[in-house]
Amino acid sequence: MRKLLLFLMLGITHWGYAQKTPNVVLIYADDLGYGDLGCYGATKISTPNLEKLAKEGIRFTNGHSSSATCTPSRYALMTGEYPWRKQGTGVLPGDAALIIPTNRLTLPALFRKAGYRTGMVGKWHLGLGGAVEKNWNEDIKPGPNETGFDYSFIFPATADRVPTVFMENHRVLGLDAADPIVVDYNKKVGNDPTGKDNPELLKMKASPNHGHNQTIVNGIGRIGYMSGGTKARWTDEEVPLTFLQKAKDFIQTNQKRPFFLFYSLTEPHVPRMPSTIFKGKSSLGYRGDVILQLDWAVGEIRKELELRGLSKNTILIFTSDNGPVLDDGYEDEAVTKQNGHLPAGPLRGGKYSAYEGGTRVPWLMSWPGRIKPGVSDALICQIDLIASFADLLRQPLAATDAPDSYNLMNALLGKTKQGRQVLVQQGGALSLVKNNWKYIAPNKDIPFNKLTGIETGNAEAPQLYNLSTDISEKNNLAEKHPEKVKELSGLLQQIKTE
Ligand code: NG6
Ligand code: CA
Repeated sequence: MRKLLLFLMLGITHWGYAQKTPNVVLIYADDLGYGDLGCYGATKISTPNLEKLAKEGIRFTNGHSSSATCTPSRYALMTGEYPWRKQGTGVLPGDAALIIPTNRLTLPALFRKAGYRTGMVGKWHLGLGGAVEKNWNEDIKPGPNETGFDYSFIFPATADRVPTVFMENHRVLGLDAADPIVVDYNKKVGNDPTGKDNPELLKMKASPNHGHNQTIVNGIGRIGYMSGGTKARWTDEEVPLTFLQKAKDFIQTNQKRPFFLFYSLTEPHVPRMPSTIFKGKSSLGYRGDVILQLDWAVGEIRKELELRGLSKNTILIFTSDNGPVLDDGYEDEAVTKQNGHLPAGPLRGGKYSAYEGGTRVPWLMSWPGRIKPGVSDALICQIDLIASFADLLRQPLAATDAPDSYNLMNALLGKTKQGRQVLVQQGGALSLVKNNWKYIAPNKDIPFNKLTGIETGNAEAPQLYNLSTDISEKNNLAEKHPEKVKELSGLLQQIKTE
């Protein structure tokens, strides 16, 4: 009898999942800061679609990317492994080889094991192929399709890095045998003008001393050299619209089965080049305009889910790969039209920084009927998605899978406000957060980057902040609490050597 009861109970909980195997759409912004959205306190910009999402789901106030730049954050999100454990996970050039080992369990591979169709649309930036040298005019493997995605529509690296082309699965779109693509990050190839030699051809100037002065594509100087592929080159104003359409197509194609969609936006990363309908719409220059555009795209995805009758049974996650930056190398008025807007809100630092502005990012999560709307201060990190979804999908993890990922599904679903006890954050320096105490390891690099105008968090002495009373990391308590410094630095050392 007891056995029967147990069987029935298990059956019911299982049935709860089986009947409702939810689709999962992960929307990942690029360089969007903690203070960039109305629901996180922005007053100079209005982001109604994200506002609505925040009201209908959980708004996390202590959600983190693993790192303060893109490639390592994405590596952590995909693998559940701290990126600083692995060499070569820093910001990658556009011709880099794939850095995710193809035998590693990844977030999309986990969904695939659970019977999902998996799709990746948008910015990739984790490398492609087995080596730097590759022929862009042929199939390129391994890439997203070898690391868990059934379908991919991507651009290889960042919007400011060549090649400025789209790829569908293994192939660049719009290839032309008579005009082959050549990419080089060391020397100029072909005859395309460069920002360095022909600045008069630029429609958006590069900031002095920043770089972004190599091959010019669409009047914008890029990082890296490229020739050929004239028909394959994207139009900057159309990039987000193209990704949006491909994301919608993926939803439509897979509406009858559970799917996982990783929709990885390019906004508000540089070069910020809004679509015509968004140009000048905000009062904050192009950076504000592309944030409006990003908000609109979130609304469009939600409409698509609604249209297909999928809204109720879809988990929507919205977050960002690292904190914000105003001047990231182009004169696009982000600084001159800042207009009092604080992209990191109350946080110190921003992109590249060990301070909270580097990794504490917007994080919204909704699942109608299953997630009760609210606000949560649980400490969560994108590295935890893999172990958390392994739990929801009832997929066992091997000991070597996702080694740094914690199962925080209960926190993600709002059933508890207990998140991680301990998190290692990566700016230039590593930090360790435990129970709202934050220790930043000493680091000899520059404390302030003049080009980006960002405090890096580097200091030769240890730093200790009490985030529960000092979210802006103003008071370094290291000298006052040497025992805390010792405890947290010891713990960081221990985790590093695990
Ligand atoms: C930097 C670029 C910056 C941006 C960043 C990567 C310069 C001076 N700066 O090297 O513009 O592309 O790399 O951003 O070239 S991320 O969000 O993909 O990490
Ligand atoms: Ca980024």
